[in-house]
Amino acid sequence: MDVEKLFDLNQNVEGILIYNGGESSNDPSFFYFTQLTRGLFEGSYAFVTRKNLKVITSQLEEETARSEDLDVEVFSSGKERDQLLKEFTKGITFLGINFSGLSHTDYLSLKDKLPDKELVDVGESIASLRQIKSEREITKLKEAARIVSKAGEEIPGMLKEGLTEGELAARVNYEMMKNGASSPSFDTIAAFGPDAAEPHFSGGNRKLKRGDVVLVDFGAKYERYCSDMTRTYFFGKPDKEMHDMYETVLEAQSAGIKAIKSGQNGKVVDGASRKVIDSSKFKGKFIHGLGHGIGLNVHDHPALSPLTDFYLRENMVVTVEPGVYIPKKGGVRIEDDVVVTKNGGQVITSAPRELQIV
Ligand SMILES: [Mn+2]
Repeated sequence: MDVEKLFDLNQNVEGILIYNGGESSNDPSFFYFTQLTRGLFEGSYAFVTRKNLKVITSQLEEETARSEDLDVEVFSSGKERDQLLKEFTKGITFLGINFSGLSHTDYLSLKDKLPDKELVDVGESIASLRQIKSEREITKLKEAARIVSKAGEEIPGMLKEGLTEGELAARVNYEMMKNGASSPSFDTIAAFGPDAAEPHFSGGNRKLKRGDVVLVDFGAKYERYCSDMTRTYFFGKPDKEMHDMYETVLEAQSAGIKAIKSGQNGKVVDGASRKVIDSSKFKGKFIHGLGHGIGLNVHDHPALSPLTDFYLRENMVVTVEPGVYIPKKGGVRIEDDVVVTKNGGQVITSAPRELQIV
């Protein structure tokens, strides 16, 4: 993590204060700077300068904070907290804040606590810093990818006539947590038959029956870092259209992965994949972007889309997930996580990709 660069990009900013609010306004950037792997840290602050990082937290989190090699300041009342904030930011006029990470109410309250500061939005600089992963972050992302892949390998064995979508999602979540995930990184999508035609299907209780396509989109969180993978299976032999759909999506995915390298425009990667689908009988049925960045958020940053000029750089981690959807019939999506390297991409999710009939 290049904190120096953050200050170089915001020359007048002398310190950055990141507030991690409650359940509804958590700021993952708090965990980006602190790399704290456990704990909630509600109502806590990270104070970042060129040379230092301080965690300002309540007694509730003291144990957890002190378990890592960090400079920790603990308050036992709101008054003490406000005192600490004043003390650490003393002499600073321009204080960097992540506007997109705190609620408007929290912003107003911060202004009230520190009336002599100019609060400057450094959110975009933090976001661009977060796009390039450090070695430590890549290790965590690879572990999250290993866990999701392990669970993926178990899915064919779970498919039984009468199993509901909800049951399958629960079993996938169980496998991920059994293998070391702290939680799923988002609500697992399990969609059978026509439900697979909805890219973001949720909350289904359809029962699995012979001839159904099974689409599962799931991710694991490991030390707060997310993986995101989709696999599509056939419960019984698919008809020709579904079979061709699968082979087309798989080919499109390979073309996308092949086009990844540092310096490449994400639009070009999307195009390489989209071309495969649009030159087949499934033309126009790939209705979303090819992929997004992953990290502390499952949708960490834009990456691969026909609408965005976004240049890939070494150590970004992105998903590649083409899909084809036919309303009322079904859909196929195949998604993997890829680390951008100098000359290509390293796929870090490993569950089998080839067509599987259960
Ligand atoms: Mn995804």
